[in-house]
Amino acid sequence: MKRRVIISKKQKIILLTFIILFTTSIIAIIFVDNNLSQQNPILYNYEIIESYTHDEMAFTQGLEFDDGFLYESTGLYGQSTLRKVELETGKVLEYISLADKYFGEGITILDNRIIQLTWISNKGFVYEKDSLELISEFTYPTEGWGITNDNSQLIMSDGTSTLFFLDPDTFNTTKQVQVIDKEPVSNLNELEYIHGKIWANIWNQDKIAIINPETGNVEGWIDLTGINNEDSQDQNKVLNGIAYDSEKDRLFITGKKWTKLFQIEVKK
Ligand SMILES: [Ca+2]
Repeated sequence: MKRRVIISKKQKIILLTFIILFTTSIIAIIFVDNNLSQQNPILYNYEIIESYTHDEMAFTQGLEFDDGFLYESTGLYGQSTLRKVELETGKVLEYISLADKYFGEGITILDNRIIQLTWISNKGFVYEKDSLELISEFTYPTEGWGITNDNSQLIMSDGTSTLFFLDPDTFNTTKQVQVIDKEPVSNLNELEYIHGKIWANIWNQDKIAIINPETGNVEGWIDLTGINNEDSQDQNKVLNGIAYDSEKDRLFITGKKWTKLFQIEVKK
């Protein structure tokens, strides 16, 4: 025979009050925690350490440093290339041209393969790093802007505030994060993965966001105002290109059709 537990009306009210207070406390803790993780980003400045020659015809869309050389992807229809460049001279050592119908975008290097995006063709290319020989192609549903990797996943931007994590073998999307600094940060363009954070330059602005890859929160902003002091009427000549030399801890910055590529140091 089961015993029934009888609760008085007063006990019910106490229990209900307790449940409401407990739930409210949990919500408050989550809210405070979220707010703490969205602290104001740190603002950084920069110092130019070195200036190098950059091909002023290169409409830079992707930039990477690997094993002593720069790799660059350039855009525009009929002018898009993938190239290996000597840092010290800016000389193009090897290059391949894309078919006229493709507008080259971001590149990244993983396991001796160069992965290159195109803008609105939903098509990516995979090359053998040393020969620049095309190995394979893949597709994706969004526009292609920037791409980098964290040594296991590819991370790409499409001009919105979303970053897409892709499996490097299947190119399937495994995760998405929205980049936030109080509100969504759109126009994420060329990317670089540096010391566990995603760096993204913002299209049409002299700014780089330092992004937490787990939360999408912007943890820092680098203000690059004045870095390219060329007097030009061409509105397209914007900052676009971050490359990191992890062996020598050097950071390189350039832009579309800039005559210079800069090694900079970031400072508070
Ligand atoms: Ca890059």
